[in-house]
Amino acid sequence: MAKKTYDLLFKLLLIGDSGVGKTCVLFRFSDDAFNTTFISTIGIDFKIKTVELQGKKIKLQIWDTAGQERFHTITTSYYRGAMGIMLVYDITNGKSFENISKWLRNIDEHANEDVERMLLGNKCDMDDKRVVPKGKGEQIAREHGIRFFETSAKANINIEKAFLTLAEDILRKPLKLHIVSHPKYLGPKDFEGRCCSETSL
Ligand SMILES: Nc1nc2c(ncn2[C@@H]2O[C@H](COP(=O)(O)OP(=O)(O)OP(=O)(O)O)[C@@H](O)[C@H]2O)c(=O)[nH]1
Ligand SMILES: *[C@@H]1O[C@H](CO)[C@@H](O)[C@H](O)[C@H]1NC(C)=O
Ligand SMILES: [Mg+2]
Repeated sequence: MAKKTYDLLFKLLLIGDSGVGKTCVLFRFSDDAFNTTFISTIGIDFKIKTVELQGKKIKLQIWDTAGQERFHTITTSYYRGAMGIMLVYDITNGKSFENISKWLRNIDEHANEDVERMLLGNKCDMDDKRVVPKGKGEQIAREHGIRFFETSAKANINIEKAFLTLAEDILRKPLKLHIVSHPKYLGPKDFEGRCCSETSL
């Protein structure tokens, strides 16, 4: 039998306008690297990173969506399976901030009701080009009861902190999510049937 390499599997999703830096945020977290050339994501992509929290090995499967409108149908089909969603805007792009309400509506329409959400204001290394004050990000996050960080994929600011905080918030949630995210969990039948406690999985 294959050696068990993790205790829990968390599925995360990155959404937000094209060009805000979703792919770079993920690349910084997964590979600790940054690329200045803009290669717009086609459809959907993902990266894996395993972290350790509270003595548990947690495999993060992180889905990176294309922000372009023409991929809307394919990207929204991935919302349902997400336990955590990072909504990203660019502090140097006012339009990407205005569009947050649109992305929050997408979450309401397509994601699980108990999905853990987080707002990121990316490119905070470019303070000279800032058009969205930090307070405006904090305010909209407060209004929706979600966490907020300003990040920089380029300067490596708050990237790891954001992912680990999101994973911790999911870990704190009721047991149901954790059973479903267990490597041995096979499907809804398992959840309703004999395997109802975490220890029996
Ligand atoms: N200065 C700075 N530039 C960044 C940062 N993050 C991303 N960029 C740049 O912004 C551009 C777009 O980054 P991507 O990560 O490809 O954007 P995206 O959100 O994935 O875009 P789509 O895939 O089209 O949805 C690239 O040229 C990056 O180099 C950052 O933190 N600071
Ligand atoms: C904001 O959303 C609109 C409507 O989906 C889209 O046309 C526009 O390109 C978005 N803004 C940015 C900066 O991507
Ligand atoms: Mg991308």
